[in-house]
Amino acid sequence: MLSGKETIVACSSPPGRGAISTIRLSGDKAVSIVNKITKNKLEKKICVVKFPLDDELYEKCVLTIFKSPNSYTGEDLVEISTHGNPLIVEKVIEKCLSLGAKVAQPGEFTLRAYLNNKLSLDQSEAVIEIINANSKASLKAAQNSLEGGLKVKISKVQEKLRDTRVLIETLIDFVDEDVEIYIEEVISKINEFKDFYRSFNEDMKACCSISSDVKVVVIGPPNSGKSTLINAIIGEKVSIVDEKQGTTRDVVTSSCLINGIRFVFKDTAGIRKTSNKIEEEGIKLSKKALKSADIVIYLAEKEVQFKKLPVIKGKKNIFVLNKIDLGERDVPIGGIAISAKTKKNLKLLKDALTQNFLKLNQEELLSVNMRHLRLINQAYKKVALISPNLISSNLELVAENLRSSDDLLGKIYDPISSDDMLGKIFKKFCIGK
Ligand SMILES: Nc1nc2c(ncn2[C@@H]2O[C@H](COP(=O)(O)OP(=O)(O)OP(=O)(O)O)[C@@H](O)[C@H]2O)c(=O)[nH]1
Ligand SMILES: [Mg+2]
Repeated sequence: MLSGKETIVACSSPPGRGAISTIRLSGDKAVSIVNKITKNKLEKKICVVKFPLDDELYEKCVLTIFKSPNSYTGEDLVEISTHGNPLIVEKVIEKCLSLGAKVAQPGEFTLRAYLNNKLSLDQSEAVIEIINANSKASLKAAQNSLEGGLKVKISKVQEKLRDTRVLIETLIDFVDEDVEIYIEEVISKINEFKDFYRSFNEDMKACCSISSDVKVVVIGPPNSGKSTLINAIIGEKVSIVDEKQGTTRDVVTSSCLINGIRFVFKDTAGIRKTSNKIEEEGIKLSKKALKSADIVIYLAEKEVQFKKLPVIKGKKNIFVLNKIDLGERDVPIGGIAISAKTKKNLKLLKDALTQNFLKLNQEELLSVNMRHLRLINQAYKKVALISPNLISSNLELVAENLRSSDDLLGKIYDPISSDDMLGKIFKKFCIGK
């Protein structure tokens, strides 16, 4: 869909009955269409009019008129507020259509805002995130992004990245000149940048999880207490618990808020070798669920059982020993010992789940989607490839990796041209002679 010049109309409030419904009309003809319908020459920004629905019916509406460019879409825009009745809404839209308006496609008002430079692409994405947010943290993240927070964050990274590129490219281009740059300085500058980028990458991953709800998958052998644990965290019985092994077969999904962040838990079938076809199917689903997890809780009764579980590296994995009410257990390093039944140490586990997210303060929460995260990750991989060895042996390759990284981030915002880069080099080092 690429938005054209037509004037578009749609109901912008939720469907159904309510106190008020709002219909939006946007485009060059928006004001003239309502003028014709109401047989008025509307001058005021807000006015109450009798809006004819058909020959016999009128609706008293409030019209709010926003003149271009001071509107959501950047075009002339009229908001028509009616009583919240779907029949009235339908009639108002019909009237507008009969005078030349077109039905708006989903998202078309925001698309026009983007095309008219009222919103950037990520700000447009943040609008839908605000509508979909279902936790305080994801709402705050979407609001920060709508205010341009992601752009500010990415710009800071680009600034550092470009400073580093300036150093490397100067060393390559002007190695015969009297430029006071040494390899040690480059190594330390790159290391500093790598550390900075690693922590930025982690923060963006955390923001991405918050934006789309943090997915936690609980995996373990049968009977280790996975369902009991999830019921305890959620605070109600969402999964069947039984002393019989192999009780849970399907993946059972439930969600709750912990410290203002929404977590979605997936209870899974216990992992073991089995000849039972249905149970086997359930175990396949468990392994599939594992791949989509932001955090995996591996739950077992004995430490040795962890070795038999499919552990995916690179995820946030939490190893938890259950049933400590039945006696002390050896806890793996970095692991947690709990009793799902008595809820002992449940708070420790909840803290472990939230710790990555809570270290971000409210202003750092950003709405990061998969498109952003993929580019940030790819850019990170290029930077991670740069070792001190590579710096000493092949500066061209180092420069190439940094350039690729810059290009990838530039797909989110603000690509830099080679002329701009050259300008930066000359400006910084005053090599003009
Ligand atoms: N004593 C004690 N028993 C527990 C604890 N957690 C779970 N149980 C018991 O262990 C048994 C199995 O619990 P479930 O929660 O069904 O275990 P599961 O891991 O979901 O089992 P599957 O669905 O078969 O894979 C039940 O009898 C629970 O009451 C605990 O912390 N302490
Ligand atoms: Mg279960």
